[in-house]
Amino acid sequence: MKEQDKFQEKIEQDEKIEPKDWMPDRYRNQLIRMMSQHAHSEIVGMLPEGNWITRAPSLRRKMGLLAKVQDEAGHGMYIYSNTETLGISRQEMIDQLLKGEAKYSNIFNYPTLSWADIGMIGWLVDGAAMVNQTMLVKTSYGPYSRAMIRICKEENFHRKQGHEIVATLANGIPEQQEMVQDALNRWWWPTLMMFGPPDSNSPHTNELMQWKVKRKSNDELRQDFIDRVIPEAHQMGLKIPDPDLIFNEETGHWEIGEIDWDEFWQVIKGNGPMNHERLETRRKAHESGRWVREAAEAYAHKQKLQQQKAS
Ligand code: FAQ
Repeated sequence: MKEQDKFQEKIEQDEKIEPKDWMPDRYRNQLIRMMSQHAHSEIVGMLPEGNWITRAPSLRRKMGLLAKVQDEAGHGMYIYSNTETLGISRQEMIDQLLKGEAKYSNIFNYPTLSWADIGMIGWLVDGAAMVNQTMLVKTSYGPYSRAMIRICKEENFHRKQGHEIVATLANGIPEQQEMVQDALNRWWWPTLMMFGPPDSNSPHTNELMQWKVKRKSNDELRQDFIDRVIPEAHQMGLKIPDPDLIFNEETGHWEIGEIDWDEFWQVIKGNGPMNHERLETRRKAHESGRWVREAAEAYAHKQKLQQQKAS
C-alpha cells in the first residue's frame, strides 16, 4: 500500500498519526502553523495577566494568579516541544515570533485595565480556549492530542478561578459591579473572535477537518461557547453587550449580533491596541534571559565532556 493511502486509512479509522509516520508535507506544515501559533499564544498570553500579579487584591488571589501564569508558561513549553516532533526547532519558532512573522491569538492584544479583567480572562478567555481545546483532544496528530488532555485539565481550573473572581465582583458593591460589567463589555466581542473567522471566510477549516485535525468548525465552536456562557453571565446578573442577542426557542440556541470582523483582521495583522507592546516585552524578556540559556548550554556541554571522559 502506498504511504499516502496508509496515511489516509489511518485518518479514516480514527487512528493517531505519530511523529515517525509518513505524512503529507501539507499536513505537517498545517500542524506546524497551528501548533506554533498556539504555543506563542500561551507565551504572549502570560503578559496581560502577569501585569496584575503585584496588584492582586489579596494573598489568595495573588497565589492563584501566579500559579495560573506559570501554568500558561508550561503549556507554551509543552506545545513547543510537541511542535518540534514535526521537524521545526523551538529556536526557529521563537525567532518567527520575535521578528513579528508569526501569529498568536488576537485576544492577547487587548489591555487589562482593572482587576475585573483578570476574572474575565479566566472565565471568558480560558472558557473559550477550553471549548476549542476539548475538541483538539480528538485531533488526529497524536502528540498534540495527548498534550491537550493535560492542558484542558489545567484550563478548566483557570476557568473556575476566573468565574469565582467575576461572581465575587458581580455580587459586590455597586462600584465592583460596574467594574466587572465594564470588563465584560470590553472582552465579550474579542473573545468571540478567538474561534477564528466565520466558516465562510476561513481558508484552513475545510482541509483541517478533512484530516480530522479540527473536529468542529470555527462557527460550531463559537456557538457551543455562546450557548454555555450566556446563561452563566445571566446567572451572575451580568448583561451581554449585544443589543441583537436573542434566544431562539425553536433551535434552542442563542443568536448573537454581527461580529466586527474588520477589527479582528486589523488586530491579527499587528494593528491591535497592544500588539507592539506585547512583542517588545517578549523581545526584552528573551534578551534578558540570554545569559541563562548560555549558562545552561555551557553546563550541558561540560557534563557531556565529563561523561565522554568517564566512558
Ligand atoms: N487569533 O482559516 P482559519 C489560550 C488566523 S490559547 C489570531 O480559521 P484555522 C490559552 C489563522 O491563523 C488560544 N489569528 O485558521 C490561554 C489564519 O491565518 P494564517 C490559542 C487567528 O487554523 C488562556 C487566518 O486567521 N489557541 O487562549 C485567530 O483553521 C488565557 C484564517 O483562519 C489556539 O491556537 C485568532 N483567534 O483556525 C493562555 C488553538 N483565528 O495562519 C493565557 C489551536 C484565526 O493563515 C491566558 N488553533 N486566525 O496566517 C486553532 O484551533 C485554530 O488554528 C484557530 C484558527 C481556531 C485559532
